[in-house]
Amino acid sequence: MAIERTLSIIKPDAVAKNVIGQIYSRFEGAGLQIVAAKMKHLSKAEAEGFYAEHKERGFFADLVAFMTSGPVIVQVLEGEGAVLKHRDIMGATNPKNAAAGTIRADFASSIDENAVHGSDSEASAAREIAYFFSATEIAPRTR
Ligand code: RTP
Ligand code: MG
Repeated sequence: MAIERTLSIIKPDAVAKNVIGQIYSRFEGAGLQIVAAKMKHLSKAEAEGFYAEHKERGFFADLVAFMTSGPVIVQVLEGEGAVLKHRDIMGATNPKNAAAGTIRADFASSIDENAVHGSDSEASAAREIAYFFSATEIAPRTR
């Protein structure tokens, strides 16, 4: 399988729950390597731009309010089939539907406050990585 990169966000609820390290362990356990990372408190404009594909949806204002409610950790994950692998370990958008052992099953409390974001395709990943990181902020892999 091809080596890919994907964009991951640990959302404000999970940062507030102090489970950043536990979520990073899930990435590493799945064979995904963190090749860039930063903590950020998103502005309204940054959150609106990031989720622009959802701007006509009824939940958009609530989503932007939540994503700007506290700091997030944004990272680039690299590994074999990283986009789908990351989505698999995140679990379903609504934690009520998330498979046992997934990040959302274990750390998310609702569909609105669901702990993590992950790019949903290689095209989204390319756009989302460039949204947060310049090329020089992404480290070469060590293995
Ligand atoms: P994400 O983009 O954050 O990784 O989540 P996702 O792909 O699993 O879900 P998506 O459809 O892209 O929705 C983005 C975020 O909007 C919130 N949402 N709320 N109330 C609702 O019906 C609803 N639907 C989506 C969720 O927080 C979701 O993660
Ligand atoms: Mg999405």
